[in-house]
Amino acid sequence: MTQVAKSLPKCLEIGDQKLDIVAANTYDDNISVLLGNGDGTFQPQQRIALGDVNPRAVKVIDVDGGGKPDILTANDMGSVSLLLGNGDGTFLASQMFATGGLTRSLAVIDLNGDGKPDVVTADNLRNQLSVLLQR
Ligand SMILES: [Ca+2]
Ligand SMILES: [Ca+2]
Repeated sequence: MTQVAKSLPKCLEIGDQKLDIVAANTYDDNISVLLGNGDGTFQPQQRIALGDVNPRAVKVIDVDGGGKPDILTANDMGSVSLLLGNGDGTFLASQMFATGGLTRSLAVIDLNGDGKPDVVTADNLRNQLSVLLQR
């Protein structure tokens, strides 16, 4: 946990089923995944590099509807990163989607009623929202 604190994690997300922790490490350009043991202790953190994106916030949600939790990050460098989960605490290589702006936070909701979750991001510098509709 000391290592996580050193890298200035900006957002923690605790999964409600497996009690894991995912943190965005803004200045390290990566995220930390700590799988829970179910007794309040965690396995050693895995770090997943995202590239030069400055992740600010993280959300864990099943984006593609496959029943396995995925990770979304809101990135300072104007993008959202998506890491599709394998369901065992490992993830596929990140995919990046441009949002423009200084993306600091995100929300996931089905905006167009097609049953697929979409992503809304907030740029708190220019007071703008970006919408990413899932195809
Ligand atoms: Ca999924
Ligand atoms: Ca949708």
